[in-house]
Amino acid sequence: MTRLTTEWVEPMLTGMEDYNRVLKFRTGMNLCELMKRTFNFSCEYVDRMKKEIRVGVVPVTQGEGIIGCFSESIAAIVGSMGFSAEVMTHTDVDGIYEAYGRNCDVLFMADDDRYLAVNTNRHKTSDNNYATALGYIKVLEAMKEMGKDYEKNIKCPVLVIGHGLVGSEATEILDEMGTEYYVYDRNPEVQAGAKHPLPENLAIADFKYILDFTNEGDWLSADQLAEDACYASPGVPCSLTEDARELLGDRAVYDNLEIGTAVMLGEALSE
Ligand code: 2YJ
Repeated sequence: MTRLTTEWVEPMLTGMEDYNRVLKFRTGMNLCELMKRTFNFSCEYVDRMKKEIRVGVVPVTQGEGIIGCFSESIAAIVGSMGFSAEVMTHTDVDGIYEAYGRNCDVLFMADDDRYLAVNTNRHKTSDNNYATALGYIKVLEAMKEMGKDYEKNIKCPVLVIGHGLVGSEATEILDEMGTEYYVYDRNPEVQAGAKHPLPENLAIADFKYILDFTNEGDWLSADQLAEDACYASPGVPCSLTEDARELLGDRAVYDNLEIGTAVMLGEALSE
């Protein structure tokens, strides 16, 4: 599991407006709209939650300790969705105590193994691995709809690259949705263990729609991709080489924390 770094999250402190603008251009939705679509929330419900809910982020020192700007970046993401979010001045259990004292309704916190949102009013949690998988599936779905050839391609199978923690959450969700997909994993045993392993006669370049859940940087180049590929990936660091980013342009969505966090908030607020 990749440990995030300050360098990766710090840009969120000032960059969320730009982030939301680019996401909207590429998918038709900003983060708040993505949350709404994912959980079928009504406008009224979201507006009410924005007024009623206080989000508290608790820094956690356990294990490898605090990542500079991590808690602040979560507050910036949630804030960009129109919710009020505050970072606790205390850490760990003392921070949870502080959050309850401040009447926070939803708590966000992460140690080295798990990044979690907890809705203290509803006995409800959201795990980042599941939320990230779901969020990126919704993002790819929206990108499909944005394509002019939507009708023709909506049934194209999706290629899922990487069948680790997040990739296997994604294939479970795709199974539930009845979406056709194949799994490519560079570990042949992991690939063979998936429900729909990529057949030998197919390669990444044969797929128009790609969900990439790997976490190694700079390995996926333009010559491995179909010319009209649509690509969505939460993998940090980003798999795409410079020429792949150029080829994909606005047909690519990738980030370090934002989509997973937005969907965690939605899941914490869902029934
Ligand atoms: O509070 C802090 O600043 C730190 N305890 C944050 C730790 C963040 N955790 C990670 O980056 C882990 N790799 C877990 C992330 C899970 C994402 N699926």
